[in-house]
Amino acid sequence: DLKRVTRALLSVSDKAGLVDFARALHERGVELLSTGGTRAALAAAGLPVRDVSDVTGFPEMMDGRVKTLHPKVHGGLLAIRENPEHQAAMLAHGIAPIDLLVVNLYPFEATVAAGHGEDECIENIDIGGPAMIRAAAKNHADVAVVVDVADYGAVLADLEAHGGAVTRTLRRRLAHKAYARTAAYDAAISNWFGGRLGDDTPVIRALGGTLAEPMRYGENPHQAAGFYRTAESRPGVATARQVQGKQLSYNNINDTDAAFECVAEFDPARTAAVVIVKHANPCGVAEGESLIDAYERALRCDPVSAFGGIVAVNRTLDGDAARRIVEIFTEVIIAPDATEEAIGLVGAKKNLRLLLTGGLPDPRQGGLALRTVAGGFLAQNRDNAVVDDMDLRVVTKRPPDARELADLRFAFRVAKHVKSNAIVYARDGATVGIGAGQMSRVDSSRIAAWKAAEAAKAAGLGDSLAVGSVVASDAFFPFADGLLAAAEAGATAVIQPGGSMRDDEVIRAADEAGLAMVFTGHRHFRH
Ligand code: 93A
Repeated sequence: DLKRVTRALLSVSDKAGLVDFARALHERGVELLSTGGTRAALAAAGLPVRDVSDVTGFPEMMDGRVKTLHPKVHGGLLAIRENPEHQAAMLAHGIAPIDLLVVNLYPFEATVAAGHGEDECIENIDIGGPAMIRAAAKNHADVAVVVDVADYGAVLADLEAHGGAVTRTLRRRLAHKAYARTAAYDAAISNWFGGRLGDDTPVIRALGGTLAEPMRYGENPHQAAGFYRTAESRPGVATARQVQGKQLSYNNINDTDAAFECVAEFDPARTAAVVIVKHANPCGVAEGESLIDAYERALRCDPVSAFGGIVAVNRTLDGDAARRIVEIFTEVIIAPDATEEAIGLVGAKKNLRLLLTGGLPDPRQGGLALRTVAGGFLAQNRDNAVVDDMDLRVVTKRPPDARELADLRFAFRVAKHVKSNAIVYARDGATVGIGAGQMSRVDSSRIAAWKAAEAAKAAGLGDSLAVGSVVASDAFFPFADGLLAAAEAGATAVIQPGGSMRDDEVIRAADEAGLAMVFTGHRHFRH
């Protein structure tokens, strides 16, 4: 299963590590072939290298669009070495075998990310490179194909260990990676067209993912898992810089994403905001004068659940907030940025991860949400509806006052990020009771009210925190019972989508209880 490497074709846009790798191949007696720029780099380093034009008998032409697209190249990659007919064809046409292909592609993704114009992007669609990669990977029985600079070392180690040959195991592993690369590359190109045509092609987008990091395990230790990054440049957990702390787990990443997407709903120019998440649900959300103020108020909502939670903030993490947050066992802090003082304070907790994203994502941005089902998967656009854009319709005799209205918006903003059935009590820009993920809306109402009473006890206050609060529901109240449970707990105003067959009955109950109620016309299911 060993294949000796005698000729290598190197054609790379990213020339990092190239010269050292090629020199090691040369020292093993491997003949080197290259395209223009790669050849020049190798020749400049004093390595003997043959120009591909020399092999094909054609110059590179049409601005380099045609350089390796030739039977002398593709025959050398695709010929089955032990097949007599293939051997005869090679002999008849003067085709020499190529045993090792080293290609990295024109930097299409980077060209798009840098904001270049259409012509520049199109010129950076590599044709010859993927053709060679696919050919070599198909013929991995005879050929090794390297598409990632990070694999140069593994190839050299294999050659070293096996007297100048590579193993079948490595060739297969490289082929697997090669097709992943060409698939991602084409997906990036298709997504770019989709973006220009205003066509959000969610499935292709998903295929554009690349493995960011293999994970120790998934949601549970017996589940294998990986963390993939897409071409989407949204600031968030997948693009963040981890400043410190141990490796993030599958659940950490999922929870951190939930926390950061929620905190991104709060414009940092208007208010500081903090979200504390446990098991992908917020257990405390608050606005504040400062991050520490917002954190104290978020924490008050459910101090028990906050233990071991994820904290997301919408402004630069400062020393005051960091000092307070690290007092409680916290798994992850995610922030757009952090001061040196805050980084130092977090640094005292070795395991606590600090992620800095460089900014907040736009909650109105489109994007993809995926979920598997048995035998298939579901793809949809992100829920990018924002309460500020909704026409709020007052349906009760009493309209909400200004304070209630601000809290209603706040509560609905949070409810969007709570698993359904979601009921959120809020007061003065802070959640005071959250009911999440129940199968019945009344149960969520009851849990949220109970939580508000518990939070009051923990804070040493007499009245439940729900007294004088407002309440948000992610979907309509099908009956008056859930609404009445909220009124009983002490809420004075309600925000909900409306649209139930029994809206009239629910509105009448609200009027009788003296509640103010607004309909949003938008639902925020989150399952
Ligand atoms: O324009 S191409 O699609 N046409 C080709 O025939 C071709 N062959 C290799 N681009 C082609 N390549 C790419 O050129 C490789 O994938 C690599 O990224 C790049 C290396 O060019 P150079 O050696 O001139 O720097």
